[in-house]
Amino acid sequence: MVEWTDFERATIQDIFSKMNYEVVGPAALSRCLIVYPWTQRYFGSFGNLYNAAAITGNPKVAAHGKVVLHGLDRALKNMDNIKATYAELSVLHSEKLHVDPDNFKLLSDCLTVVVAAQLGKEFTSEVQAAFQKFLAVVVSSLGRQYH
Ligand code: HNI
Repeated sequence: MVEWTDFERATIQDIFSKMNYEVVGPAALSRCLIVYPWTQRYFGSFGNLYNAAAITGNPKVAAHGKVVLHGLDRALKNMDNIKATYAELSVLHSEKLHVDPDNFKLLSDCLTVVVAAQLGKEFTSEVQAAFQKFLAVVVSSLGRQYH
């Protein structure tokens, strides 16, 4: 089981409480699709992903970015049991969506960049360490049902 310090718990809750899901979710997913274009292959039904402007202006990308970010709420509310919390979502990404689990890390890195840009100076190295630890547990849990 993952151990969390009081600082880590408080920091992670604080980051999410300040987060505008409507902005951060779409920004993180768009960034992932632009920076790592091979991730676009899973979103064939989303229409035009032709270039950066098309991706950032695509309403399906924006909507799905919010869904993914709200998916992180589950971990936030179950910090002591993240692995079990994501068991079903892991099966979905593995068996139905066939998403390569390496991509979870890429998306979580894009989310870190977006959060860093928004928090500016507040995003100290200690804050980054706590946030990335949280995302690392999410990524590992989402990859658990792959075999
Ligand atoms: Ni992901 C659907 C959460 C990473 C491709 N994804 C979901 C749903 C949630 C979710 C929640 C909706 C499930 C449902 O309908 O029951 N995804 C997450 C989280 C992460 C993540 C928390 C990582 C932080 N997903 C990724 C990545 C990819 C991805 C990295 C591909 C590169 N996800 C998908 C696709 C769907 C999806 C594709 C289905 C989309 C649709 O609506 O057709």
